[in-house]
Amino acid sequence: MSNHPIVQPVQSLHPAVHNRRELRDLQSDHRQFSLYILSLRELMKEHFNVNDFSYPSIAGIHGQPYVEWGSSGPETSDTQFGGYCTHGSVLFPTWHRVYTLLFEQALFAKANEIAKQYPTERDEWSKAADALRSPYWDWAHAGPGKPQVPSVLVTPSISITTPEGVKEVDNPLYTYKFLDVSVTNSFGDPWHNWKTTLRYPTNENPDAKSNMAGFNDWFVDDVKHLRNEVYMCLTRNPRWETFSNHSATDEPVGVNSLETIHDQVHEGIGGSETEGHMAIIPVAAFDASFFLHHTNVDRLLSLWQALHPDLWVIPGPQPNGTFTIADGATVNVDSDLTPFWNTQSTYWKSTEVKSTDDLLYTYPEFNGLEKSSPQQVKEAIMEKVDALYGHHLFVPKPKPMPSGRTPRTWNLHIRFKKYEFGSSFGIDVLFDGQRVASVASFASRRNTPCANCQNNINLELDSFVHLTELFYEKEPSLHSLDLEHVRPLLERITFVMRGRKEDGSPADIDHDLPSLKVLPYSQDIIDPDSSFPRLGNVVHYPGVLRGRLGQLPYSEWALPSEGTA
Ligand SMILES: [Cu+2]
Repeated sequence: MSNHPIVQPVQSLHPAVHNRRELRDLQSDHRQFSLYILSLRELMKEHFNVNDFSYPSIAGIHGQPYVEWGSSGPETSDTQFGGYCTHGSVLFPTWHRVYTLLFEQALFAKANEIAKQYPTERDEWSKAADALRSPYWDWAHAGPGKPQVPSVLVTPSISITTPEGVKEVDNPLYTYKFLDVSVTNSFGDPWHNWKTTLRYPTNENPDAKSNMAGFNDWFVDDVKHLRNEVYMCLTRNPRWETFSNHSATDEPVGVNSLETIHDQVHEGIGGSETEGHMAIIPVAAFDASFFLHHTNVDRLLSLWQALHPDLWVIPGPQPNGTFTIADGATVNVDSDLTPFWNTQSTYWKSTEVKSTDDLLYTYPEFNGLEKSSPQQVKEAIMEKVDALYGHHLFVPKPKPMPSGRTPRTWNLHIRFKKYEFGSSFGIDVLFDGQRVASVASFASRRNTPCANCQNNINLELDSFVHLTELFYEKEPSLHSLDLEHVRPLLERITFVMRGRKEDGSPADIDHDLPSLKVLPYSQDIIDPDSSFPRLGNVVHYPGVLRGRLGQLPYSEWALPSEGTA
């Protein structure tokens, strides 16, 4: 009889729901923060194993090495992807929910062991450990002052309180040192060259280093855009199909999916000039920022759930497949979330992870709402989402609008084939030559199975860029949001591609992404003074970019036409 590793909520003697805390908030609690760092360090000292909860074992589940984990059965024959993570499908949010639960379980167990080693204040330390959950980094929230990546993500060493006193230790959030050659040997080129995880690698050689300034630059440029996207994704994406994953649909809703935004952050942390670990699916989870990122993705899922209490996983295809799911197979709310066992004979299913309270964690936004009705929770969360990320987006400026002028939002719909370039890449959206947003393809590289998969070669990604706030920022005296006044602004937008071809030369957007399509669209703001303005029909402007990059005859978009102008 096989003995499967069981994934379960934290195993506490006093089971209770506790907050997953924001990284910067966690840092203000020296006990929990020290336990978090020490636990990560301990997990990272353990070796790769296909049956346990060491750091590399957990990280390896996501992608490479492409091996069976937890005695979950051999690889299915007709898959194009040998990892377990479900990308591009309706299971993206729930599979990763269980994945963060597994990480949390391992983190919690270590923290509780370590808490016992403190010679003094042991009660306080074990209380801190008992309440420790997987922290998140809210990358759509800049914090006060000039935007900066939290310093704890970009400094090589860090001061914490250990059982032996205050010490400066190597920072596990900065890099992970691979211990197992069997792991790095399973990676493609150049990742197998590198003995540590890297962000914005300086080159592809074994002596490459991280260029954390690149990571910070991306954040400074993109945080505002990410915030707008998060707001739109949470509040204007009322279908599981379009909320859950990045695959293009016949009826796009005009705002990004959770996965699309998540893809951008993977690229933003890893870098796509030379791709750091976070930038490609097969090796991303080895960088400890992965779980800070994915815990935040899970938090956004919780916020969206509160705003859409009746919606959950619907059936859909699994492009590429996974280690256990065949390429293109239909998955649904009852699909096994392999390889995550919840008993010796069953796997977790999406039906079982709807309530995070059942999983013994929650997020700060839900504190105080424990006894509220779904409607009350919805209203309270709407206010918080608004305060954190949004609303100002719809306040028409100048206020009031000149009479006869309609307040509206301006956006770009960007669509391209995910695998056309053969690797992960980013597209920067530039205004007067300055990056104001980016969209990304978070993929696997050419020498991994996905690159050759004919079935999915035409798979398209949808991304949406919201421009209204930017236009007012660049042109404070903008007379109206009518096409006549907005057209000159749209014309100042250009695109560049970040990424490297197989021969090492930089990607060139004019030649390397023939599938690229760009389409401006607007939506009227129907009731701009209400607390939740509604948006009118999508109006496309296929002619505005005529003769420019990404412009295509409207008929080739195959969109259900709501109207063009
Ligand atoms: Cu991810």
